[in-house]
Amino acid sequence: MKTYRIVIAVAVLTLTSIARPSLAQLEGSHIATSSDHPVAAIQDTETAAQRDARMSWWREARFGMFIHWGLYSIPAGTWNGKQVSGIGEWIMNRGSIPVADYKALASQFNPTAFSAHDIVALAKSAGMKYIVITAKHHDGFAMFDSKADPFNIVAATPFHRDPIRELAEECRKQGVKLGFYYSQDQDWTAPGGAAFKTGNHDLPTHHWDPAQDGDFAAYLHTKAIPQLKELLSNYGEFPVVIWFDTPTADMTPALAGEIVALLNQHPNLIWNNRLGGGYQGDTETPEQFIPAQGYPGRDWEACMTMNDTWGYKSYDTNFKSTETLLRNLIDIASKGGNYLLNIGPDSMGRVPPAEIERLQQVGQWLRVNGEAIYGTHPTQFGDEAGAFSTTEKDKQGKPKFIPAWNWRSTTTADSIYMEIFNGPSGNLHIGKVSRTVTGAYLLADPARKPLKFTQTADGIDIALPTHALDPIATVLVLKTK
Ligand code: FHN
Repeated sequence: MKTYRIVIAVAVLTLTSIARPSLAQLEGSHIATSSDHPVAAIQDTETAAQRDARMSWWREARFGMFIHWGLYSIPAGTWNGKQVSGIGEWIMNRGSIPVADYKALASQFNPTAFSAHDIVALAKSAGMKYIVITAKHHDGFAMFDSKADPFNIVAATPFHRDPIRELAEECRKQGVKLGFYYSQDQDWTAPGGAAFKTGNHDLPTHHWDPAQDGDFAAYLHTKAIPQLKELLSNYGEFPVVIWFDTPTADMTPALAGEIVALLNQHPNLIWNNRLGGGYQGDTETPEQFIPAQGYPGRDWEACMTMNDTWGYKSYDTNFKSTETLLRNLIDIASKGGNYLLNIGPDSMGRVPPAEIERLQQVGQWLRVNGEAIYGTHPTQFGDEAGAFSTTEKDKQGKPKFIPAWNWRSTTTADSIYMEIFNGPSGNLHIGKVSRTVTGAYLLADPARKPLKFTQTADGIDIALPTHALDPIATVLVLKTK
């Protein structure tokens, strides 16, 4: 019987640097900072117990669905016969498409294949507990019935339906939570909303049409804040999350404070760290990467695409494998975070089959092994995720984090879960287990046959079967006291 040995040092690891991928840098958020909050956010005044109560469903959830869907799904990455580089939902910016031409897409938008029922059912079958959908992305097109601005799916398209309302109804029926992404700062079709006017960008064209001229505060007061009020009032118990994005220096503390005053009227709401104006929000939002050891002391959610775009692009077929997606989820859970995994429906409202297939496979694993993910706490070990290189540097010149892909661990009050990627086979040695182990079995074993183990001061040895119960991750449960 092959013996392999995992020596674990309980490590207190401090995260000092996080590398961002280049795409996120180019099209990512530029967060203005200031500690001078003109309005105290509810988070600043609530007690730790109140905060725990507010965040409890979100911390249990661990897995959510991001949906990027809008007019950009019509060109789907191609404008005037030419493929436009970059992520699909940025086509208007990347292609410097005139405002009038882009707005004209609305008259063609008739996604009659959209089914809120099927999308919510897909999220459920994937084991996702919440959905966050783009109510308005940077193109300024509202995917909901808005009286505040006519450039919306009900007033400006032949579809005339409100998918946000339909999703809210389905989420209510199927027991999934619903949150709204809202691009509060960038709005390329509203005068004053074409962001980066104040600099701090590295894209070639950001203000490409005189129709974008205008005052940012006026845009905020006449469009963004009124639409946020609509979103916060018209959908019953939803949204549970408001997901802001790409704040620029235009979002001053005073302007952001006006939004915070509105958010404070909804004391159960969770909102992220991308409002701007120096507000931290509730959650850190690493994008397209998993931080080396999470964010100790902060709630966090890694958002990621399945291919290389958020909004649908007809020719992006660079899908990650189910193995990668699932191991990402496990890695994130082991560091105490949530995984917000994106789908990009097409212009008819259909979810690409490659995305459906992968989500269903992740769901199959979770139906057997979900106990090791939902409501769990981070690893009690720490260095199994990898280590900072002593020689290699990342793009910021900081020591590069080299992930290890053998196993991860999550915990609950009475269990330690070991999600084993390569194997298991034979004897498993785990050093420095801080709790007394009272039993061991594999989660995918319907009989939960007790596994033989011995625990000493040197760690624990467990006799595992020689074959993996799951090709992606086999979960060993150690019951503890
Ligand atoms: O610019 C957006 C991008 O289109 C996408 O919505 C992502 C999702 O997190 N956020 C911004 C980039 O950081």
